Amino acid sequence: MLRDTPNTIYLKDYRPPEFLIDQVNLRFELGEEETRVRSRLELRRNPAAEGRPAELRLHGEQLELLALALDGRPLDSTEYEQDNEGLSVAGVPDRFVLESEVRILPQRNTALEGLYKSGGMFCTQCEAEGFRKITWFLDRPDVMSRFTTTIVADQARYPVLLSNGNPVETRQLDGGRQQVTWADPFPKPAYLFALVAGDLRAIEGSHTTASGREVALRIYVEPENVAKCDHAMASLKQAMRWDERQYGREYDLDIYMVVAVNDFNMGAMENKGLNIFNSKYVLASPATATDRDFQGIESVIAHEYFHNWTGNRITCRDWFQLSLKEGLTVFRDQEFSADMGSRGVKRIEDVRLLRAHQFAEDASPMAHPVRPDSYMEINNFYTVTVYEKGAEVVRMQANLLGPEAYRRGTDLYFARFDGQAVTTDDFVQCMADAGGRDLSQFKRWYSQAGTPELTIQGDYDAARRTYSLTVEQHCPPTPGQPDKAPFLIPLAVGLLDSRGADMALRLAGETGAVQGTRMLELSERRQRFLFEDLPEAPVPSLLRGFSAPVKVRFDYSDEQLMFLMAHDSDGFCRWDAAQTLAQRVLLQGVADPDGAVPTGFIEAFREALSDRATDPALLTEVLTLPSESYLGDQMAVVDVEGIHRARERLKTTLAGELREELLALYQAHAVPGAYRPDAASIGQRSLRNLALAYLMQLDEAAIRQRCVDQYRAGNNMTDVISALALLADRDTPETAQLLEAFYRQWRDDPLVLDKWFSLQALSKRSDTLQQVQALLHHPAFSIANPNKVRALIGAFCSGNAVRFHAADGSGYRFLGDRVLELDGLNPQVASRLVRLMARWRRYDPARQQLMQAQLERILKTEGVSRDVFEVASKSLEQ
Ligand code: B3K
Ligand code: ZN
Repeated sequence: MLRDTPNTIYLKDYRPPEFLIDQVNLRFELGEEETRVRSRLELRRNPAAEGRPAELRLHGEQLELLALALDGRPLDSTEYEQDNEGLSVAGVPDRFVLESEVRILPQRNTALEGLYKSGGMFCTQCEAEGFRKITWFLDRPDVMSRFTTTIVADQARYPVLLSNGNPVETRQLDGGRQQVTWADPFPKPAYLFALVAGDLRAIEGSHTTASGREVALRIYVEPENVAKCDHAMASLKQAMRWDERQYGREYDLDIYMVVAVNDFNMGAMENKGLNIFNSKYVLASPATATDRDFQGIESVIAHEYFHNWTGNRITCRDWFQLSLKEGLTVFRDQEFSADMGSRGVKRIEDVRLLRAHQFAEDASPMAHPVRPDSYMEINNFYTVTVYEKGAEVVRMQANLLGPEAYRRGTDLYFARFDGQAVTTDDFVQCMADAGGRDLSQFKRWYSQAGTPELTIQGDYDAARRTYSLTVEQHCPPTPGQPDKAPFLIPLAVGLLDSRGADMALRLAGETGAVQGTRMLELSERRQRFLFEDLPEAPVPSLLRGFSAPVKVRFDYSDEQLMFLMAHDSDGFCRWDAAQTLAQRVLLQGVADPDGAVPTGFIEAFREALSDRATDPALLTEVLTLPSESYLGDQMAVVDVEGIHRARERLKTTLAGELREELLALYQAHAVPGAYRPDAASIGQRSLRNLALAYLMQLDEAAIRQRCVDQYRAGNNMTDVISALALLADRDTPETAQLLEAFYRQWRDDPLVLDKWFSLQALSKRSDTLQQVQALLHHPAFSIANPNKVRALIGAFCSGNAVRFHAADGSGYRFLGDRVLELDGLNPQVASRLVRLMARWRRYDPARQQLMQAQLERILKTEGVSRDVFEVASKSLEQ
């Protein structure tokens, strides 16, 4: 290994900060060559810290120190020490002012962390530890300070100058420069600092809070995008209203700003009063954005807004507590989206994502608890476990408490901890206090990694008219955690009678019965629940609404699954039964590639296709086969090609058998009139495009023509891109022409071009890797732009299993090359890519060796980043 092994940071080593910073005054002079940052920090010793260290240690990276003064007295170079990670000043008093000036180079900042340029504008990204690339600071979330920020820049190039809080002063300076000052009255950690400078236009809105205060809402974009902000603005207003109603939370400043930038490492950032967004989650018009994009905007706008209370007013004590803000805020945005659209479908989408990615992470060398115990690079822990499993952990608490007590719990949390930096234990304690119950066992969800597995057995005793459910829980070992203690698991169950209706549920020893769903609480490794008074043997409906992030094993017959699929009153369980059935058929197809598809399965699909009563969006979910990667997760050794063949074959068989039904469905679900991204129209479009996808399996000229017609006629991007993606699976002159025409039409719209790159990366063509290689050199591609990397490289490696895992190792080599190319520019994005090889042990020996070789090659490369090092080395660990 050519680099020093990076330090591991441990939760158990947490100590309160030795100093606090009450007030921060910053002055930025933004220039084309360099930026100068002057800072004035009011520091004092933290009364809560033990001991009295002699020296002050501040974080700082890639800063060129120009001046340093303590209480107005310039320090000479013997009075401080500087290294690659910070600055130490010895012999400081109890209370003092530290002033500094540094030079930084935002124009050269390709890591997109700290202050950087995106196109013609300056912007920042400070979470988690980017502020230390701007100036010297105690860059840790438990240091909360009041910020006043002055920005000086050339007025013609950067007429709009923004920071957190409220604007206090604007001045014209000589040389065509402008100076603007912002003050944020709310103490905040440095990771919530933001600055933006650019030639931007604002679209304006307003919100009157429940208590009658006016809040100005502004979305800033580049001039050509002003017409694409209406959906984001409408979503913001809905989110503000919803948070007042559901959580009693009002916004606190007079102005709320959102800025869209093209170069951004993730989705968006909740900086106080000044959210900075990946333009993908702001800009939308019917012609350029799909239904998914519209939904994504609604949920990310809401997510960042909700952070104002869950993240900003109450923040994390340290980064191990990240899920305190992220798990809770994801749960909040999930519930918001459920209320705005189709609740049942939203739940299925969230579970699909969790199972596909989080369960996989839990079964990988990168598995970690919702509250990790250690990390090398915190940016590697913005994971589906911290976010999505974290949201499930909050949801379980809401399930265990019920809606009223959960609301009392959050009210208590806001009252008790407003203005503080706290822990996940603090959150759970509020729930325990509000619910009047002990949740200490529940806390294991935060500290133990891995996906618990429930093995459930049902026994009906006709003589006693009882039905027993015996539940065993087991959690597989994860790195550093060979044995797990039992979890407290809310398990929602129903019992269906022979007509498919919910039976009345009464547990032995209870008096009243519950109609419908019953929340069982598992706390032991093995537990038995006895239901009484049941006139006939029921079919159990288990884990309704996905009441806990666990796997359930129950020995259902195919008939029982079809019965649940047709009758269960719980939408999630209907979908889940269909998925389990499809999974069985598909895995059987892998084992026996020439075996016939069971007629019962085809008939179940036929019945579902002709079901006009069910919400089309839910039907789409039911009729969508499990993904290739999810199927791989269910096998002892992933059979990449076998899965692909079996899945394609099943789709073709279904399409052939159900051709007429699919055509009828396609016709019936055309959405008339102008495009609207409401739940009903989205459902219709998704069902119709799913029907078209099945039909395209048949390779009939007439159907292909329909697809081309849809492409040409589409009045919205959802229909256009669905059709083009299906056509792009075939290597024909017509496809090439359409792709070329699409490019010419949208060459000036980077977000639309991302879709164009993705659909080519996801193509079923056998030469897709060559296409992707060629597209790396396309003028519209840039490896420096994270959206482009995700659209082309990410899509190919994570969404095109059969090509990425090509037996000759070409896909792995491609990924290894891209990781090394990118690591020098942007470690965060490079590290995301390395993860795609973390699960190499799940494949056959030949593929294992090929992936392992790439990981080793990456690790041996000189100067590899801490981000990439951590993922590659943990992936290779035994
Ligand atoms: N809090 C940010 C994520 C920051 C990621 C830093 N690597 C977005 C969000 O979760 O809302
Ligand atoms: Zn978040």
